[in-house]
Amino acid sequence: MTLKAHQTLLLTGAAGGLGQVLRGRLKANCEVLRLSDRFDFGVAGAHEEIKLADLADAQAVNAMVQGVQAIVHLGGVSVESAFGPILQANILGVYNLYEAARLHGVKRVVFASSNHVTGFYRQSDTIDASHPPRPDSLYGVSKAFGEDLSRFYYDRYGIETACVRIGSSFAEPKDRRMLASWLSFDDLHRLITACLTTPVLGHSIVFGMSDNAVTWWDNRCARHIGYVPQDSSDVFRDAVYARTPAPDLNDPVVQFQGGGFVVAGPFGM
Ligand code: NAI
Ligand code: 15L
Repeated sequence: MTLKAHQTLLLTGAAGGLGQVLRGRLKANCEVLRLSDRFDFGVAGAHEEIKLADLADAQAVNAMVQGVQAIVHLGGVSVESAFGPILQANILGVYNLYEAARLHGVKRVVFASSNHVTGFYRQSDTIDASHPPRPDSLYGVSKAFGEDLSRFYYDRYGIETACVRIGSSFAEPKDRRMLASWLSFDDLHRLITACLTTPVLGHSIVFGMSDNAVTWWDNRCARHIGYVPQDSSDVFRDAVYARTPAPDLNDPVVQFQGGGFVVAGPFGM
């Protein structure tokens, strides 16, 4: 049984891909799950509340956060885009979220960071949380900002955060790259549960991946979180190889961990 470590837990980005995956699962982690996104996405079910907010709107974010004890922050731009929306949702938005958390005494945040914070490391590199960021996109830069901002709010105000550098969380790995970066939905929930329940979280960076045989990331700096993945991309390997061409090793998309993000854009303002 999952420990209900928090009375009211806020899930932002609840209408998105992972938000929909986690909506049912996170009810096991709290008495009341507060769901938020910027668009109307339906009505609240049992043990749910809905509070819509654009992350760029400080007042709306303040109301969204009031009364919660912990936050799983998925909301924001989730791919490389024009800088304007990234600035509003991922930079101003994450600032508004932490300010509201400070004002309302929220103690713990799970921040959906991304592997694109370090996407310009090579697929032949193994990195851990002590390696400096090498963002592969403006999107990756915005997630690095969120990681730094959350560190400041920990050092200055004691708000604990797990920056989960999610790899590729989809039902199945879609290509050869995702055999290394894949995070199953059940492992995603296991990881978030570990972040919400570990006694001392501090400010932590953890790579969000399943127990894949090929990996670029070493979670030795995050042992205190107690995350033990139970799934692996390996069961999909033969099928992925059969339906995808052999990689061109001169292509930056296969040289770097960030894959297609290293050549995406620019998309302007
Ligand atoms: P998604 O794009 O499906 O969902 C993001 C949600 O954020 C959407 O429902 C959108 O309406 C909301 N949103 C965007 N701008 C907003 C704003 N200004 N105010 C309020 N809400 C806003 O993305 P997905 O795949 O569900 O990812 C969730 C989080 O996890 C994102 O932060 C993404 O960057 C991160 N992530 C996801 C990965 C994956 O494999 N799915 C990998 C790495 C990171
Ligand atoms: C991400 O950060 C994106 O949000 C997701 O859509 C995938 O592209 C993922 O990274 C990935 O690297 O596969």
